[in-house]
Amino acid sequence: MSEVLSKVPLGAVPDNLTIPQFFLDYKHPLKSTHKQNAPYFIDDKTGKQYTEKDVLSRVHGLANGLSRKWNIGEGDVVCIFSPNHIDYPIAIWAVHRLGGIITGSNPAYTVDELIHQLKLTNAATVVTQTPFLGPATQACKAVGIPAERIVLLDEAPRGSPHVTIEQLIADGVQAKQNFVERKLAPGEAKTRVAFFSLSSGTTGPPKAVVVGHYAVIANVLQMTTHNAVVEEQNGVPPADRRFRSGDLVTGVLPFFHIYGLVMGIHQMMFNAITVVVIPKFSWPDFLETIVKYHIQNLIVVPPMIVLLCKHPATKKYDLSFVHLCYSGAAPLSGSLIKDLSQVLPNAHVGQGYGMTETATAVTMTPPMVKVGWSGTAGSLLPGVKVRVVTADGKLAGMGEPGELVVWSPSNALRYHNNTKATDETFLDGWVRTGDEVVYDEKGEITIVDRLKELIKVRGFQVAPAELEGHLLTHPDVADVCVVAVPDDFSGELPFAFIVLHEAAAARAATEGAAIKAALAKYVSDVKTNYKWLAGGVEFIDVIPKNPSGKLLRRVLKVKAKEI
Ligand code: AYL
Repeated sequence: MSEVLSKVPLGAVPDNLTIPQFFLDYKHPLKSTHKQNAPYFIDDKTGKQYTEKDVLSRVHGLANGLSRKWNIGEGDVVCIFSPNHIDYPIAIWAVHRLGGIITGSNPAYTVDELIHQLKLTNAATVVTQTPFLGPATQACKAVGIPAERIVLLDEAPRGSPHVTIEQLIADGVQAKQNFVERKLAPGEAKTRVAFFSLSSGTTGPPKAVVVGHYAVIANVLQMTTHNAVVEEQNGVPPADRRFRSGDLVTGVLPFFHIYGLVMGIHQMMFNAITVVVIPKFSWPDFLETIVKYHIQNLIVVPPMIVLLCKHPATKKYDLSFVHLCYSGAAPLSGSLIKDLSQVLPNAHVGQGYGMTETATAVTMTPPMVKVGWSGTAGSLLPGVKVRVVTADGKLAGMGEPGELVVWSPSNALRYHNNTKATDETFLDGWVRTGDEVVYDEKGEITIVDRLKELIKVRGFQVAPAELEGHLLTHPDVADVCVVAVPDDFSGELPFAFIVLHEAAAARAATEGAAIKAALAKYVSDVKTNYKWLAGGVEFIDVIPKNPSGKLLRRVLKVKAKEI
């Protein structure tokens, strides 16, 4: 099988518009318009709503305020360290209007992890909320960001040095001098940087993936075109279409991750679907929210589907109005899909496959998968080209497994300040995915396995190299290898094989359990909870390596499963 191009062509993607120019100022022919006064966003907890007018004026006010206060502009990096919040998209687009770059950070990160991200991205301003001021302040101090440059999305505590987003907007709105976003030259949006999103890629610790404005615009046009064309080809009436304007969607996936960012915010806005912003996934509150607002579209990760299918609370709710349940970011098992049709009798179920480096979706299932889903990740989005490459570097035959290599207009540009990693993953605009797939005669892709080191816990990335690097600093540890073990709820969990230094090894016979617990704690003390060694810790005499010293992870992955 040679290189294949998606069956559905992609129309022109504007390459001279930034994200706010494209999504807020421009009427693309495929764009749906929100009904008069229909909110773009609703805050789940307070019911607060933003219409188009609110969004535009707040984005403008904040851009103006940030420009006046700190002269934030071209290439300046702002880190948002916050759960989903109704002003999260406002902050993104305001910074984009100024030519700045957003790096979204997990609010559950420990101080160490936030320091790593701030250093990696060179962020000089941090947007957060009062409950996260502790770690935010410590991390900012460690990297030399003054406390005044911490902006709060909520109220500022009395006497605190921090400015609130509300104050910046008020200042920006009142100011006589107004900031006007610059027009781009043709092609400029392709290389203009919008986001630094963290990903470890195929190997090594997390890196900052450089995502351009054009990539996000392209991916939204790819998803929307795929949907429109495939549905039309299947004769789906408009009322039954997948992204129906006027609907609501759960804004529960974190906006700091590329899935929540591109699909959860931009794709929904472009299709005139109101996002109900949910700060944190909690169960069964999630069901309460769905029913309270009558949310027809659930954009989720597989563990949420596990709960929907298996948790007794689900039975108490009538979810027959749910129209779409879309999953991504981790494998979805066929048996779950069957169970889901009982819980969501009228929903289209589907999934997408993609990665941060391809920002975001590469494939998507067709919209009508109410029954008989075949387990694939769907077909190539318009404009995507792929190659499937076998272990010996040849192009795989039809139906033969191999590594997926992707060209897409949505591909990220590079890893920030990391030429070595960039050269390994980005090849002339193509991205090596590290995923083993099969491409079939129907033009659909099935994800068979993950060849790369990456572990996926509840859809979140865990980089073995990050945990190994940390564990190697423990005095008892001589060598280590972290692998994934399967888990029904989380998908996978990290599991560590440890080679102990001699003294610790001598104690292991009697104190083995205590040493293992101490090593697990050594990780949980400085890493956020989905990175904890919840799969287990096991001692081993030697880590198997090939003659050139490369860890034989696959051997240990099989061994861990058997323990
Ligand atoms: P990252 N099935 C199996 N594995 C998957 C799937 C899937 N549907 N989607 C993602 N992965 C794995 O960067 C795969 O190993 O991006 C891939 O290389 O956190 C890795 O996760 C990438 O992890 C969308 C929106 C997919 C988002 C995404 C996933 C973005 C996750 C489709 O529409």
